[in-house]
Amino acid sequence: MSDFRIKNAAFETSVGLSSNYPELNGVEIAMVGKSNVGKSSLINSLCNNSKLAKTSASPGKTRLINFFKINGGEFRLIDLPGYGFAKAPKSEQASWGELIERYLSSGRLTHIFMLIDIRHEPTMEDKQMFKWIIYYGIPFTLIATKSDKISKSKRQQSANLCAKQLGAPPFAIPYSSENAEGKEAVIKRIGDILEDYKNAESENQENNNIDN
Ligand SMILES: Nc1nc2c(ncn2[C@@H]2O[C@H](COP(=O)(O)OP(=O)(O)OP(=O)(O)O)[C@@H](O)[C@H]2O)c(=O)[nH]1
Ligand SMILES: [Mg+2]
Repeated sequence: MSDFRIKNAAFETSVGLSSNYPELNGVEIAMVGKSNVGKSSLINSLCNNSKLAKTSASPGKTRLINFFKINGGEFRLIDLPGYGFAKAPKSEQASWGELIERYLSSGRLTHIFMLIDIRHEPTMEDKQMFKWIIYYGIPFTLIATKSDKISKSKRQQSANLCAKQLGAPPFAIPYSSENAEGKEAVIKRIGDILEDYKNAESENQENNNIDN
């Protein structure tokens, strides 16, 4: 779907441990990754709106699951709180785990963008997160953030090395929310995810028609 574009984006709702998800309405793509890796910035960069998701230089900014409605409801992007924020109280770290695991196991997610910092070896928590993604069988794409922080000639190689160290096939998209490197590739990925979803839906419809 080469003509796919993000035309508009709006905040929809926030969900914590005691609130309900909005009614499922098609494709949901969530950003996961450690605190401060650039999840909220990625959403803003993709949507051309620096104020859409709240970002901060200090980790632990996003505390709830935030749902964003894209292209008037064509699909949703989901901003999750980051893990590995050591300064958070233990009780909060535990509720983070519960919040995320409940969402990952909800069956709602079409796709996960897992973010890793291009400069660093993935942490134990990154590896645990990746295992959860595999355990729940959720399709994923790895995105290596803050690519502007390393030299251009090393970017693809470093991104791929991060993926390999995580235990994944050795490929990640280098991304910079500062200069939009990787944006075209991620937008194309979203277009493909939407197209696959539509194809699967119409196949299901055909199978239902045959069964009836
Ligand atoms: N240089 C550079 N800085 C970035 C990039 N992406 C994010 N940042 C910075 O990294 C910091 C954290 O970004 P956020 O988007 O708030 O990170 P987050 O993953 O949402 O963090 P939590 O909400 O705490 O989980 C901010 O100061 C951003 O400006 C990038 O691609 N390049
Ligand atoms: Mg955030």
